[in-house]
Amino acid sequence: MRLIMWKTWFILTFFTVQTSTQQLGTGCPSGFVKYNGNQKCYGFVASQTTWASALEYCSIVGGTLPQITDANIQAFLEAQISSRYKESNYVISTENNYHYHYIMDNGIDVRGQTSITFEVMACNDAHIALSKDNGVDSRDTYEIVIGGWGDHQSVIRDCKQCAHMDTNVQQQHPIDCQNYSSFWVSWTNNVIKVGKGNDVGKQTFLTWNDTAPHDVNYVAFSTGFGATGKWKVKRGNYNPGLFWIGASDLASEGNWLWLPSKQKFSYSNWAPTEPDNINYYEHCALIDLHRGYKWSDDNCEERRNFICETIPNDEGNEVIGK
Ligand SMILES: [Ca+2]
Ligand SMILES: [Ca+2]
Repeated sequence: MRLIMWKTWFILTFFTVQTSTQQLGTGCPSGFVKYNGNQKCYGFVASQTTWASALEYCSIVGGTLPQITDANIQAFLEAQISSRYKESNYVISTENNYHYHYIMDNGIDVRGQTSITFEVMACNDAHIALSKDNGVDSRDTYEIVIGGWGDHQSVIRDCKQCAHMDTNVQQQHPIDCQNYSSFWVSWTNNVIKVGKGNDVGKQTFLTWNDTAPHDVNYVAFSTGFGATGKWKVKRGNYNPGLFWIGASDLASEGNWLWLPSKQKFSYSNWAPTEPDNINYYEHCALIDLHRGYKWSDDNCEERRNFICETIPNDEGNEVIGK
């Protein structure tokens, strides 16, 4: 905490703002886009870093993290992220040894989501773990088996290798050695559901209502019991699709300010239940692509995408500072 504050204030106070190569015509840095509403330039960075490092990066191109002071700026940023965001299939291979691969390790973040769709090719025993903690399948994990017992039975379990909370023996061969099969898994209001196809909520074949539920923040895949697997999941070009913005309550809990200007909020766009300051450790704000571009507070030391805001160079038609 002390270190974060020191780092943050060091950057805010001492980092010299430099102007780099400008984009012809707009006065914006290369790759940035100008918003005519407030005459500022915005850049959308796909790489991931901490809030303080993001601010430092923005200062190198002569700017800061964005100050979103009205709904029009918010709408502009949403449209820009939306137009840049693309999803493509990402393939994860699992071996024949019943070891879970957490898809967060491949940049696929399901936090804030309530379902996932995927395709799997395996002869039998496609295992899906829905866990509270990243990389931890030993506790607070729902385990789903599709095509277990020689591709004859699918189940939901309350933990790894626990008793079956729901069982389906109707689908004799739900998965295939040679072809991908599509499935969805959802976790909404303490109900775990599994279905065929890409339409969440349709062709359900497993359902369990957990009366002692835990959060689902991380998803993992495994095969084993004689089978290897290939899993296709959608991955966006922005991962995790969370963008640091220039708001923080580091200096005083709950008092959100735009930094470095120290301006108070005249506008906010928090997601429902946010800011929630989870574990008393969330002091930096971000835009969450997966929650309708609304804002959340997050741990400043997490690595996120970010947006930079700069003031255009007045002599916008010239390339300067080479
Ligand atoms: Ca906080
Ligand atoms: Ca939060």
